[in-house]
Amino acid sequence: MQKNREMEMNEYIPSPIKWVADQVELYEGSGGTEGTTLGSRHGAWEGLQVIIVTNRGWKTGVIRKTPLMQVKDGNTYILVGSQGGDPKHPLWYHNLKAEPHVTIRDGINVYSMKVSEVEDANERIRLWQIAVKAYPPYEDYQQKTDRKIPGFVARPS
Ligand code: F42
Repeated sequence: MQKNREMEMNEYIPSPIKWVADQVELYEGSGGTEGTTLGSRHGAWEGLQVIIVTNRGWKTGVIRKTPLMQVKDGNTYILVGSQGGDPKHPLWYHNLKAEPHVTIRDGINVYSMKVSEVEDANERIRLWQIAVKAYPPYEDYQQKTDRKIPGFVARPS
């Protein structure tokens, strides 16, 4: 019984969004040598580097994998919950609030990291500028929504 429970907990459930699940499969399946950029469906931004955040679902306990833009500030990563400017935070936001220990794959490198939400107003402004420089559409996504787009800093743990 215990064994079954452990197996369930180690189950990876892919994103229900096909192009997202496909990117994770190619990126992870190649050990970080393929599928590492946004890709042609994103026009002018296609060459920008993407990272894969692996964490657990806070309700289900299963493994989730989320591609995000690579935004770096020194040896930390900034994770931006833009969700294309949707009115609601992405579900991974709630997962990371509940369980901040994640793994980040950036190309062939994999790091154990701990995330914390950016709360300080000045730090938020500083990091937002870095994020928009790395991926300008974040600015448009913020214009599209009333919610304040959340950001996490991921530090080596
Ligand atoms: N999204 C961003 O927000 N920012 C980015 O910089 C970004 C870049 C990016 C680059 C490439 C790419 O392929 C995708 C990119 N995305 C980016 C999209 C991102 O990868 C996610 O697809 C998007 O943010 C949506 O995340 P989501 O967590 O809301 O995904 C939903 C669709 C999802 O996967 N739902 C699953 C499901 O089965 O419904 C999982 C749900 C889940 O996490 N459940 C939790 C659990 O316990 O298992 C409970 C959650 C709760 O609170 O109910």
